Amino acid sequence: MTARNPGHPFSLPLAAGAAAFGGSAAAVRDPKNARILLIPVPYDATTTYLSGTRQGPAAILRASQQLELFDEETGREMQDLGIATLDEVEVDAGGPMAMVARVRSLGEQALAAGLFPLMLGGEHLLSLGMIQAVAGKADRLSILHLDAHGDLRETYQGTPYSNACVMRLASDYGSLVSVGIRALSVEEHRWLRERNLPVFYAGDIRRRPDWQEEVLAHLGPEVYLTTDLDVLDPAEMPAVGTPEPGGLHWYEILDLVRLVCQRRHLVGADVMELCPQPGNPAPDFLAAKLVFKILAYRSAARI
Ligand SMILES: [Mn+2]
Repeated sequence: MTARNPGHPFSLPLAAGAAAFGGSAAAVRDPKNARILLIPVPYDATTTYLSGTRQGPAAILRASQQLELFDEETGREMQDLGIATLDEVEVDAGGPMAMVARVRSLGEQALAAGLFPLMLGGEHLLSLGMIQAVAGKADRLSILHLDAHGDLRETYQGTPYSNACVMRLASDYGSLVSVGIRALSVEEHRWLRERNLPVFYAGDIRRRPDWQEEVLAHLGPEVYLTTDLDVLDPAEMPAVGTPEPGGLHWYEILDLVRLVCQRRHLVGADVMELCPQPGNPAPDFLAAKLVFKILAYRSAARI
């Protein structure tokens, strides 16, 4: 049985049904029945190349309202998952770390109410706040990091509070397993080797048929999944700020996420860095469907 809301008053402002993930057909009518909290955070202050990920959460929600409610693979229907969607989180003028603190607080409130938190981004730095929130509750947290980039710099453009540094900061809160990497600096490469951290480079894993099982072997019992959408190949996911050739494919990602949901406890997740392209809705739909797949796999694994 899925953990239910243990009766904590749940007072965060929810998006109205028509604006929620999946629209009014899928959103919980009574917050007391929620098991999942989607947290849309329209923020992109430190993005290094193309900005626009602040439009990402709204685009994901819009596309989600056109998705089929049934997932044929798991037999799950969206309206049975208990999805509540928070109103878009307001931007804090105090800067990136004030936003990270705001995200952490929302993540902690979701967890305290017994809800599975999934953030829609927005820039990847925000993942730090969610990872801090779940790390406070988790037993030996593993951080499964899907990304084209290492995001492991000590500082970038004069600050450690940047997209380019987020996983370095997050590594204080759990053991990091990075997948899909194909762009990093020599310092990031050295830092990974010194710590002997597992990295699954995009160019390497396509020669290893069971790489998803290899990733799984590095994950502890409780896993946070952080997804920078640029982990996907830009042919499938062009709507990102810093595209890199040679990315992972849709079904490769699904195979990994399904396996993790079946064999580990997924305690939180995010889907970040959608930078919508006017006139090309396909990436918005990919991101929305990835969210649904994560939730359906997790739900199917926990019955
Ligand atoms: Mn990236």
